[in-house]
Amino acid sequence: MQNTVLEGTLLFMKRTLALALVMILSTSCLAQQHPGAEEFAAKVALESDLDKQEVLRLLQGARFKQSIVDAMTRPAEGKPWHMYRPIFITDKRINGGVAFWREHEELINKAAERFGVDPQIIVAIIGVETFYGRITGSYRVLDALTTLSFYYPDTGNDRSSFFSRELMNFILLGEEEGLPLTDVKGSYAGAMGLGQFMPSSYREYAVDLDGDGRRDLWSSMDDVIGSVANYLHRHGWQYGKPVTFPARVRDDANMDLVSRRDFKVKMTVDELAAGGFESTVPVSGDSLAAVARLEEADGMSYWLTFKNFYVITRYNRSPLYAMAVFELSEALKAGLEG
Ligand SMILES: [Ca+2]
Repeated sequence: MQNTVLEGTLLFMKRTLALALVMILSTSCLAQQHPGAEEFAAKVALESDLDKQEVLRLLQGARFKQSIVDAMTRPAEGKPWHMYRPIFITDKRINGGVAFWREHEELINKAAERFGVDPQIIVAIIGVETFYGRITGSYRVLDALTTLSFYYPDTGNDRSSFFSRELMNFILLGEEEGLPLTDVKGSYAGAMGLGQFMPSSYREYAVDLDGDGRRDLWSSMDDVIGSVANYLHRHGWQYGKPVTFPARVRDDANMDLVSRRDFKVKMTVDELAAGGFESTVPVSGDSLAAVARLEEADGMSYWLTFKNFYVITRYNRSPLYAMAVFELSEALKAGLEG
């Protein structure tokens, strides 16, 4: 009996000690500076009205998140097309998009006309990014950008300097738009609002379409829709022009013509046809295009991609992303008309 009580007391003391130790460690982690924070804060101080100490204080409140590192090491874009496509091309996302389009039709038409962007693409981007605003991200953007700036995972492609610039833009954006930097939520990569704008894009391309003096990409549908349209417009969207057509591939096709990362259009449709990739849809021979290859369940499919496809890849570099936006946009258009 005595022994059991004593053991119980000892166990309790051990646990208390362990808990205290964890608390001390986590407190010291919080107060600890992130590696490279000093240098970063000095840089922000040079480019803004903020002083270095203010930036350091802000960063001291930022938390490293292992879940963000984990998400970065397994992006959806690593999947083959036939596994990526079903994430986005679903009845639920198509019907949700048609409903969203009907609800905001006047606004969408206004933005489409003003910025010269096809309306179905605006809706499809918002659909792929956030399911029409249902999933705008639950990470604190400050934590996301701090984690990816100072603790970028070893994936063989170090993007920490990109995220460091985004962290700086986030701080400047906070100044400009009066955003509460410690509260703003977004994706694990720090993308914000219904159109998932990174801070630099927010600063550069977001528009105040409702004219209330703020660019609000969360609760002003005018600003959200206008900003997505402006983003596409500023990257060169061509109204009413094709995005992509399926290609017929000859046996002797030159596979070096297939684009891998960059879908800039550099060759004419005629030149690509001579190289073995012919359009299955009639299109002017002097139109500029590139070739995309997608992994289907039963082999590869090939596509002639035009300037508008390239513009969609300015939103997200992956050809899978651009194809998902395109397919969804076509389904939405058919759904609205049908
Ligand atoms: Ca506004």
